[in-house]
Amino acid sequence: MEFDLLAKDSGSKARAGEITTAHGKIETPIFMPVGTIGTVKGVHQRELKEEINPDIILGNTYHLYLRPQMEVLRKAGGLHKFMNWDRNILTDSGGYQVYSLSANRKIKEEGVKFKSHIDGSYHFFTPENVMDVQRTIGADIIMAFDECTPYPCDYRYAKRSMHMTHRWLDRCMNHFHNTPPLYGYDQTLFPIVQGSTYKDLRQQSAEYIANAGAEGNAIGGLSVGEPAEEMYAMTEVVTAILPEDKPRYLMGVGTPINILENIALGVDMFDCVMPTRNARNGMLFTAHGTINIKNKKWYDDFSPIDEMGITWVDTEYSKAYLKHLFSVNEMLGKQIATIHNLGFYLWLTREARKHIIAGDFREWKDKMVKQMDKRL
Ligand code: PRF
Repeated sequence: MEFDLLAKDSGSKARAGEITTAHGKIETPIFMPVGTIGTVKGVHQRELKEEINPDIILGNTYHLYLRPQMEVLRKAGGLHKFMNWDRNILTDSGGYQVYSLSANRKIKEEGVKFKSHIDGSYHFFTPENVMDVQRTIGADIIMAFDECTPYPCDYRYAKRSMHMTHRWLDRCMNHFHNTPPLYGYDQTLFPIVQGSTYKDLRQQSAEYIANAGAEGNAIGGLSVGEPAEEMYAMTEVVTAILPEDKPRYLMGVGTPINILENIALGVDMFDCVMPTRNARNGMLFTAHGTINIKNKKWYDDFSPIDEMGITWVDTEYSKAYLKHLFSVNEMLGKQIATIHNLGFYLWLTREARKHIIAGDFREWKDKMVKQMDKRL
């Protein structure tokens, strides 16, 4: 993997760059649509590629390991081939889904024992076998196995957990470098900074992760319920320490406003279920604020969904029609809303990139944050 830093904003710490892997280029800042279980929910590959057009999407080790399971993915020749996606894929390690989804998980030094949320069967994830699973899935960027602490989290627990995440990182890196890729192209491993909302722990963790010398680095443990200001404060501490010449990925963030604020603090990559999950509940993000399309007020509004939107659904369908689809619970409504929201998130990070390169990111960001902070 290569990373070229192309431009830096003068009014903030925002950067524009380009990552290159075996599956092509990723222009940063980037929002990566979440395709948890081998599909960006409700979106055909044709619309994903031609309308939303992301350079990279996300998959989840935890979900893919449980279904369709590794035998199928190995026989398919990896996830790219299985889902017919020839651009980049990043997989999360399961070090988050295990904590948020499975019941009865037991965290020990050796690894995490957990109960499947699908059929109640027991499984054991270790830093080593999570590397094996991510080799089998074949994502271009894979994540270290970590513990994402909850919020709030007492200092002693956060500190102990952070040190365990660091030891797990060493085991991940050892194992990763001692196993070959399965499908003829290189993969790269990103370590994850933890440390809850404690500045000194975040500094320590960022230093440890920076010293690991990976090709890119991630920030975990944020956007877990803490106030936005606390998240920004932690991002700022960490990006000041992580190497400038490597991409930085803030995991599971966030709202359009969170994304712009974190870009301003030097983050390059984002993922979040918000645009897809909220779309299925009728919430649309736009440059002028959010829309709850289920609201009565839209029932006779025949204007396009989003006149400024970049996808074809934005102008092809009206708000009144989309409200109707949600009222009668037709699946097309969820699909249209998903395409719109992903189109908007990708537009937003592309636009941020343009403004970083043009040198007026800060002014544009401040204007957008005000504009988007409304309910229409
Ligand atoms: N760790 C991992 N995945 C994650 C997180 C984390 O801390 C988060 C936190 N917002 C989202 N996804 N492995």
